[in-house]
Amino acid sequence: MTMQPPELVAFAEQCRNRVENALAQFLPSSTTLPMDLHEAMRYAVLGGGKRVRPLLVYAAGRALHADEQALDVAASAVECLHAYSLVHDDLPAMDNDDLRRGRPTCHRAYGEALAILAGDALQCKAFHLLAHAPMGPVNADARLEMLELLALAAGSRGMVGGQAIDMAAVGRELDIAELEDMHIHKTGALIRAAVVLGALCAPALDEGHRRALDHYGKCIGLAFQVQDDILDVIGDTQQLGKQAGADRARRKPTYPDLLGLSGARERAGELHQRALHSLESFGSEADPLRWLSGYIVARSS
Ligand code: GRG
Repeated sequence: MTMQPPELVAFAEQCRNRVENALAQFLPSSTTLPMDLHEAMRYAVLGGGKRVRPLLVYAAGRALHADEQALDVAASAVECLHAYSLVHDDLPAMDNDDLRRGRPTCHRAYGEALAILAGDALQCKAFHLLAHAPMGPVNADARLEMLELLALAAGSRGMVGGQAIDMAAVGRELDIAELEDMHIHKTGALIRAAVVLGALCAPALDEGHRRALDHYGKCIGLAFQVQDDILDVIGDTQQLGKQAGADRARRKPTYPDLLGLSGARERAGELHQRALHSLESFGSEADPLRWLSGYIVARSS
């Protein structure tokens, strides 16, 4: 039976609670030495955020009846990696932002040096969790695959590479293929990895399901960024929890620049449809994934 919107909202709420409890336990307490570093790490991770990547881990895992304890670990790992990228992206040497998740950025609250270290340590924490934290029936081969997947998605051929392309693109005119290539790496790679990490928590993942979910992740990873660019134009700073209009102010190329606002909306809708199409072999167990795809292109923050 198809899941109804209230059930899906409850699913999201329950997953957010799960990952936030898991993160609060996995991260060293702020009374553990070095206390200021651990406090900065907790500030960066536990201070809000939509938790889209953890939700995708849970939704993909549940579509395949994965172990819940394993999903908590994978969801926490991907969120630690994401939080590190936000801390470093906000630094003066990168975007030099003051506001993140509705409050001062990590370097504004703790100073630049400690923010760099907090980001570094969060990245290590992500890999340590996948290597070490209890994951129920998940075996060593599956853990190794997760480690490899996250490393590739986060590194120079994934998110960090995308950030380098982004830096080189400031003030330049990109065509749509170059813009998509940048976002597939910068934002898309980690979102795509989140979906596959959830799938890898399932006991026996068949190749067809893996390919379908990977394709779903690829489509919504890009759709997420198209919507991010749209929100940069139409969103408001308070609701976004970060500075609206920042990309334009920095002369960063965006989808609305290249396609116009309605063209960008059309592109997001098309990616959403492609994501739904890749889930055709699944029944109602994939409804949370379908709903998340819709949420990603309709979100206002
Ligand atoms: C500097 C190592 C390094 C990487 C930077 C992904 C990235 C690469 C930087 C993130 C900064 C950014 C604004 C990217 C554009 C889209 C995006 C990923 C926004 C933030 O993600 P959300 O909206 O944030 O999921 P919340 O706060 O909800 O978790």
